[in-house]
Amino acid sequence: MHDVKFYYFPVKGLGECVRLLLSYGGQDFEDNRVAMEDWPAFKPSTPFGQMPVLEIDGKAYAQSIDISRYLGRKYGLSGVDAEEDLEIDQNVDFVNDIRAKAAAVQYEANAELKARNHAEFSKNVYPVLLEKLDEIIKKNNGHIAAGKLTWADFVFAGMFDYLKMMLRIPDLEKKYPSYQQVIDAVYSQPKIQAYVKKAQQL
Ligand SMILES: N[C@@H](CCC(=O)N[C@@H](CS)C(=O)NCC(=O)O)C(=O)O
Repeated sequence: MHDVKFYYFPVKGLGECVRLLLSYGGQDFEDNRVAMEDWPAFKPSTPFGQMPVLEIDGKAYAQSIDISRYLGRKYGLSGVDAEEDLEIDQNVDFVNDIRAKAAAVQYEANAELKARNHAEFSKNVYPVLLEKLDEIIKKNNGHIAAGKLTWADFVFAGMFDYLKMMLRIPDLEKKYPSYQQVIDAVYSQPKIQAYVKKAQQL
């Protein structure tokens, strides 16, 4: 077994998908939750000055989606052929586009502009994207892509709380029960349940 260390802030954010996938794969890993006050000292040693970072046998890798794709490949959660992989990548990028739009609003420094953008996006942008995602999940039997459990489901489940917070829709899974199906597909996995129990004690 490889020596695996994972580094992210003590939140789910963009890191939880990696923790979930490592757990699903039965990989022992050091789950380092880096406190904000320790981050400035650690930052320069990371590949791009950001987390999450996955260190495998001493080599550090970054980019949450690419790490997730890699782990998906390792643990039998990718497509059966190049076309299915393309579909998974495409739908993960779509989910990530929604997150990026919400993040652009959430992290706007000008409070007045932030409020205006949030109102505008909540009315004209988010509903269209969220409806489209609902349609995609329904077409895929309760999954993000390929009609089955793939690493894309882990990306979505991992970032779901973060997404809800940024969209300011606390009952998002009630509005779109298909989203809950994806989350359940991930969190019903026995190894994920064991991870959740362990993570609660951290
Ligand atoms: N594209 C990167 C984005 C990573 C990212 O934005 N990381 C943020 C936390 S979510 C970070 O490290 N922020 C601290 C900083 O930039 O100093 C990924 O998906 O991994």
